Amino acid sequence: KPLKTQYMTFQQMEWYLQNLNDSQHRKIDISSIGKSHENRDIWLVHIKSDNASARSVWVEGGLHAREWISPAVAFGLIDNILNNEEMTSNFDFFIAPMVNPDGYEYSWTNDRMWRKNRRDNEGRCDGVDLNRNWDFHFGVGASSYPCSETYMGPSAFSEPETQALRDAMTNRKDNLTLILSLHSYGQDLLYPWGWSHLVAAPNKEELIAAGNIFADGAKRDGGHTYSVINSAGGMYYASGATDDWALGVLKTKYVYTLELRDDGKRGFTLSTEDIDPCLKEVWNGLRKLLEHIA
Ligand code: 0X9
Ligand code: ZN
Repeated sequence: KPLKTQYMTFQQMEWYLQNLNDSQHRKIDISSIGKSHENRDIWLVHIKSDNASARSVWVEGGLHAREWISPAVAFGLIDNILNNEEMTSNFDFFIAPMVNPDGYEYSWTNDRMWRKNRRDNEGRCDGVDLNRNWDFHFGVGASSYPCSETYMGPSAFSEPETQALRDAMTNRKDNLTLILSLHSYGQDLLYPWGWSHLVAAPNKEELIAAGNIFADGAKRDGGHTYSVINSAGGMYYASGATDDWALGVLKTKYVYTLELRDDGKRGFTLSTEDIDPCLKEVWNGLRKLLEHIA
């Protein structure tokens, strides 16, 4: 069981998914929702509910390449949901554990601190920040310089990875009730908007209340403290992110970006020893949050 004690390469992730597909085919559907620039698949794992009126939870991991704890937790959640059947009595789960496979591979082979995807910008610098490329207040708080770590890309949805996610999410939007975007680091649960702190999300109060339920759950049994904060006010302005688009365009009720461990000691190069406890606190928080939503 390497899953909770080490980070997987993209190749290992594909082997893992293949194995899941073979052993759990009654409970799950695994499909490719599109291809990256370098032709890698973007996999979506659907863990099926048999309740016809179940609502859907969307979890995305690995948008930023160097944030390795994000896909590790996404894979752990898949495993936990499959081992706790009551989870699917009210919810369908759609988990895309590795949505930036090119960037992730590059962070293993070339540059551990790589963040963006691997678009060839036909200049000195490669890559688009996939969390600045979504078409909701596109370009307000993002860079138009290809060498920037937060380069938004030539146009909204210019990237195959964001297009694939947009389409897969749009197809399921009527049932979606919660969207969780897994990032690191900081131990914060961020709620929209991220493009401006002067405008409040329409359901801000409920996002905070539900967010605190998540944080209370996460802290149980020795879990770390997660702060529920506004993206733009508590962190920094950033537009064109997945979360703002999900709330603003899809109008999903509960939308968060979860900044996982740690609080800065190791940052992106988090020890493998943190994988299991981090998964545990996210799991405890998510269970409480879903009880509340149900
Ligand atoms: O800047 C980001 O994309 C996220 N932080 S990270 O350190 N993982 O890069 C935060 C995004 C928060 N959401 C919005 N600003 N909309
Ligand atoms: Zn990130």
